[in-house]
Amino acid sequence: MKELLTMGMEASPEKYLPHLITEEERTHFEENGYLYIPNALSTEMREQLIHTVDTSYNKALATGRAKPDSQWGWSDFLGADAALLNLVDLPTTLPKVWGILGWNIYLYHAHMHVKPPAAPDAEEGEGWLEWHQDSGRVNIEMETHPRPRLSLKVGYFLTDVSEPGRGNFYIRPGSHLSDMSVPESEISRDPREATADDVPDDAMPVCVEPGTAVLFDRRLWHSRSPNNSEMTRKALFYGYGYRWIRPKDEMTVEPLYDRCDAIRRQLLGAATRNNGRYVPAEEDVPLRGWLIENLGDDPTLAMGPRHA
Ligand SMILES: O=C(O)CCC(=O)C(=O)O
Repeated sequence: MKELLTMGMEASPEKYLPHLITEEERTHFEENGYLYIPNALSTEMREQLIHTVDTSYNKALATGRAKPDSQWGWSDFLGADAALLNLVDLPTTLPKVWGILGWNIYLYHAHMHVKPPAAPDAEEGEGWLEWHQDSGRVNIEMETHPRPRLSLKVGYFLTDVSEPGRGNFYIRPGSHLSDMSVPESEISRDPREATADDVPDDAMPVCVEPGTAVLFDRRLWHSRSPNNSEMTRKALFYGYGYRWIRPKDEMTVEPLYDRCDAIRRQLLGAATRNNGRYVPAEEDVPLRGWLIENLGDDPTLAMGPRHA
């Protein structure tokens, strides 16, 4: 398949403006902690992304980094294929991200995840990861209640998870404002709620058609689930947060800067100086300039998160 780098926001504002967050979508996200975006990926993009994920997974299997019948995850892949880089400023999803978080944002983390059918001898319920909020120690070291939002993820579901039992992403709608306790003593992994096989009453599987994106607040309690189907689940997760948050994976992105416009570079973490992440100059945040130019200075559209 041929690699195709799309033009970014600076060249094609008209691709983004039809996808601004609506008040209904904002309210749904604020109240429930998630938002579905059906058809976020065109069929062509989805096929390209599946091809890319398959290529990466097959290489990992060949080198022993992935094991047959086991789930596999990988980060720091943005340079692997233009299709993966194109998702950084995707017209159908990025306007929702800036509509929620504002303009002082970047991609702090991305991971791909392949979940093959459970091995034939797997026990019922086996394979649950524990429920968690994203960002590990943030949930222990931030002293406010509720915990602050800080970031969100966009999950892209490449394969058909329209029915439960297919390794679906699970969420607890509305749980983003619940500061359930996390074990504070563990330092070696993300703190997670100590549940294993139990599915809480308020949990639901995200059942969506291939090509759907799901935005979720990092505080939303969520989990993977076992894949009892015959299909391999393939998904990509892109995490956006404020520019003063540190990257969560290696994020080897500087070599990509010369293939990107200024807004894509901002989204990849470029800054004129470290203090520009806290006190940005105009050159640090070209997304802000774009929003003002294209949307005016209406605070609900262009100027960042609304605080009640
Ligand atoms: O793969 C999934 O369904 C869940 C992903 C997840 O837990 C995460 O991105 O934090």
